Amino acid sequence: MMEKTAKIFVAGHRGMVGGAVCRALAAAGYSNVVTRTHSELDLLDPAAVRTFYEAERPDVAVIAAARVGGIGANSAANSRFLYENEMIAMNTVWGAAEAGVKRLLFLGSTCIYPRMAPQPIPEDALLTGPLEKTNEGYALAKISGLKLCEFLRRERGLLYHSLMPTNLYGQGDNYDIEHGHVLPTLIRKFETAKDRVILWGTGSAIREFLHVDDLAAACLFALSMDDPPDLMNVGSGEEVTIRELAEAVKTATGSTAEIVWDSTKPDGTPRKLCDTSLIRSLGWAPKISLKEGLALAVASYRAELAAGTIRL
Ligand code: GFB
Repeated sequence: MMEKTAKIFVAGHRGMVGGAVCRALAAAGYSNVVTRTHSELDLLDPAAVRTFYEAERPDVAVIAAARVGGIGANSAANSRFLYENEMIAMNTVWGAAEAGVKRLLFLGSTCIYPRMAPQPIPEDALLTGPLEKTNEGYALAKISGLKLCEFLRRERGLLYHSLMPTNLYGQGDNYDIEHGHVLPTLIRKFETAKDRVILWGTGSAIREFLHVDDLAAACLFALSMDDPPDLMNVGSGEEVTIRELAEAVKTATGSTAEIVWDSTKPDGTPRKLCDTSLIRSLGWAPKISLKEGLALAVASYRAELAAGTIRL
């Protein structure tokens, strides 16, 4: 169990996940949270990260910083997704170990699993087959990060462990049409559509979506455990085809636009449902259904747009 006075470094606090983790920590009474903006600390610079850890000496680090994006961004720039995410993972995890940080939670993604993994995907499917090509760079970097945590835990007795969330959405999402993930992109497309919206692929791919506040609760849950598993999946268990998601977003936004599919764009991995029996057996469960979450996400989009804080 973490002390309420523990000094907790949240890397990536301006992102959707880091922001949700900071809100959850504050709500749970953790007031000693340390953050750095990108301009204050470049996580790609190993020396800067080491200097930061040595100056701050946090008790706990939560690594929510990453270059993230949807299928368009990943497939166009696998090299950048590999390089930046590898550097962030190595610098934040290795730097923490070198500075004596005793506990660290590393966040990845279920795209670490093989493209044709058994569904729902159990944690032990890791490294059993080839990865999905559209996000191979991102996946390789995240696999390195979680393995570094595992090795450090085994070799140095540090309590470094990882969570692999499924596709996330919610407050503070990125609504960039070309680079965003499917759910926020669809919200923006339907919110701004006149007569029709053009969606990518065939709509047949199947995805599982988890509200970011449910992930933040899972992070606090994992951090409360004295002996957490090295790796745990975090998902909602609720699967939809992209076609069903499109209809649900259309309803949630109140749009009447016609949906047109651009099948020259990739579908990506055919199905990606993670097996969450491990984390559920230990006591965590999601609370926000996709229907409720979509209503919250549309409200967030409108509020962020009105406030001028939206990431487009
Ligand atoms: O969230 P997304 O971009 O990425 O979802 P992945 C892609 C699925 O939604 C594909 C379809 O089947 C697309 O064909 N889609 C339909 C659209 N219309 C759109 C649209 O307007 N925009 C987008 N983006 N997709 C990501 C990985 O994979 O998942 C990351 O690239 C990460 O590395 C993340 O793991 C969680 O689910 O395929």
